Amino acid sequence: MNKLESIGFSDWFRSRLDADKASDHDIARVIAVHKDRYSLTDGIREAFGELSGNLFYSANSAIDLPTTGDWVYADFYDDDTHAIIHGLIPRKTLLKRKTAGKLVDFQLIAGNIDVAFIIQSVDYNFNLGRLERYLVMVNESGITPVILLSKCDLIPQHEVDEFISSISNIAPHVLVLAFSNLSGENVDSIKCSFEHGKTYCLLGSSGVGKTTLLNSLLGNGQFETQSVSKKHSKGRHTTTSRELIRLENGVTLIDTPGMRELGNLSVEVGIDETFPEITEFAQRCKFSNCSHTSETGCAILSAIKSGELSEQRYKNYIKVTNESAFNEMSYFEKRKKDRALGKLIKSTVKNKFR
Ligand SMILES: Nc1nc2c(ncn2[C@@H]2O[C@H](COP(=O)(O)OP(=O)(O)OP(=O)(O)O)[C@@H](O)[C@H]2O)c(=O)[nH]1
Ligand SMILES: [Mg+2]
Ligand SMILES: [Zn+2]
Repeated sequence: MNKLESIGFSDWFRSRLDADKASDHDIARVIAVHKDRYSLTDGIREAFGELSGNLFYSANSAIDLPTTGDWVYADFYDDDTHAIIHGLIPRKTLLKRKTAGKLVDFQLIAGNIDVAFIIQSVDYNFNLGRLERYLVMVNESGITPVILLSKCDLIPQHEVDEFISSISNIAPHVLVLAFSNLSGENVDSIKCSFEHGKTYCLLGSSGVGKTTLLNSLLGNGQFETQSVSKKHSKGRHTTTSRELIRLENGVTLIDTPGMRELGNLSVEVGIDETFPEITEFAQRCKFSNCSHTSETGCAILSAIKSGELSEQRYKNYIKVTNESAFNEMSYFEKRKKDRALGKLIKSTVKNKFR
């Protein structure tokens, strides 16, 4: 296996190379996208990459710029610690998601993914509506979806089976696998499913155990993970950028930060459906904007005191409503970012025609 094949290069890409560019430049893969630069590797060297002026100015939209997983033409310099990216090699697939901005109506998630693992955990994260939206996104991109149910150690097997059959109803042709990072159940099956030279990615809400799975697959604790409760107090995702990691056999895997916003639309509905008894009590609170945490006349708090409501259910409810508040925050933050990029593109276009 040559160095490029060890990170997923194949005849598919080789047959699409531009002969001139291929003789002028090296070939490398984008392994991460940072705020102002890229990380690249050719299987041996690893360097920080920047776009050539030509590539940047000829880009008409975000789609023309590299994203994690992309193959590019690059020139290494400075003892191979830095590189200039001169162009994109045609993509096999492009995973992108719609965003709310006007100028930038989608965000690139990753390039050249063959198989996407859509992960939901079997606790309050499980949501068929959200799963459907992930499936739409993945199918639209021509990527093979595999659905993974994580944390199956948390519930008995017959409940896991019920989850699996409810998924099979909405996605009869998609492989569904339940696993646990804790007990190790089915982690080997996931490992065995990897095919030589293919690129995989992990998708799913923050906290479902994507990075923990990556660590299980690698057999070490190389990448940072964090408990869900800690995450909320910090108000950010543990994994903050998309990163391509090399497994054995030319298999590569891209870990992504949780994509909460995909679940946004149904969050309110989901909460009512998930906690019907709590929503019912909420209607009897003295104040209509009651946060059910400290107010006098809170029907939920008094129901817990009198034993009519389970305290555990209440804790889960608070956790999920906090999460949905966070959803909205990250949504607006993202809009802000999209607007900033929109402005950048606008001013670039302006300068170009001046
Ligand atoms: N019970 C149980 N807990 C798990 C399992 N896998 C992960 N966790 C826990 O879930 C929490 C979140 O895990 P992460 O791997 O950081 O989640 P993530 O999906 O990478 O989250 P982001 O990086 O924020 O998108 C951690 O506390 C893990 O220990 C599992 O199989 N069972
Ligand atoms: Mg993570
Ligand atoms: Zn209340």
